[in-house]
Amino acid sequence: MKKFNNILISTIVLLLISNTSHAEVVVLQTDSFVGLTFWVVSMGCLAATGFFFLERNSVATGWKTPITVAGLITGIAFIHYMYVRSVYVQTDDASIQYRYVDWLITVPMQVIEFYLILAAVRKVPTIIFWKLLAASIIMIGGWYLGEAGHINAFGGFVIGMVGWIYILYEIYSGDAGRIAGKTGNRPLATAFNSLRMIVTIGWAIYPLGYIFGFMTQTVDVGSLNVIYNLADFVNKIAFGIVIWVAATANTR
Ligand SMILES: *C/C=C(C)/C=C/C=C(C)/C=C/C1=C(C)CCCC1(C)C
Repeated sequence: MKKFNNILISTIVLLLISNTSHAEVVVLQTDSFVGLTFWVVSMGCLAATGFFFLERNSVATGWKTPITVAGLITGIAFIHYMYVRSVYVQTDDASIQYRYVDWLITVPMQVIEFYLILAAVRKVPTIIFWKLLAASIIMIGGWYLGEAGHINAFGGFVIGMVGWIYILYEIYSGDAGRIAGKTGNRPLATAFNSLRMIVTIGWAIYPLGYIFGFMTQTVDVGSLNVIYNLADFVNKIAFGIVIWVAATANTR
């Protein structure tokens, strides 16, 4: 079974890598800092994906799911980054809109990780899962409606903020936050705290990007992409590593 798992995982990783090889060869400008940050995050996501999928076999049973989801998040981001990077290199356009699909899929998965890591150490009411999922969809949905022009930019911002603030409420003082404070599991408590910081401080970059890059257009698209790329390194890759640290501590 373990052998089969390893073959399956290696195949997935190879598929991810080959996803890029049949794309047209694009030449990155040697002086493009924006392009460089696209590369760094792409490769970071690839490495993280391979790492999480392989590590999945070495952690205690309850932690396998959070680790798998961490690998899926960086895997989806990797494919997406390769795509956005080629669009950028070929057309010089790196509109934030290209990040739509990635966020639509990976952000709900990240928010659900709060439920999954709690469920790894104790029984947790499933309603927490649904509340987190709903809030993340509202957050990204508001943004999508605003940026795609279905509602006005400010309306989209307000809806997005409602979703984000609810997520913050839930992980600090809502059911999820309260349960996290009572598990008596040190590695879990540490991980939960670090993830909270990422979602509070690291994620604040995105609404700020929405204000300055989209609503007021005071930041140019190149700088915005550099900021998002570097932020994603912390917000997606480090996010998964925090979970992995708790998983390994709970495995010993
Ligand atoms: C990997 C991508 C991540 C972690 C993206 C996170 C995105 C957000 C936290 C976006 C938040 C927004 C608001 C809080 C209000 C305005 C609209 C958004 C969607 C930009």
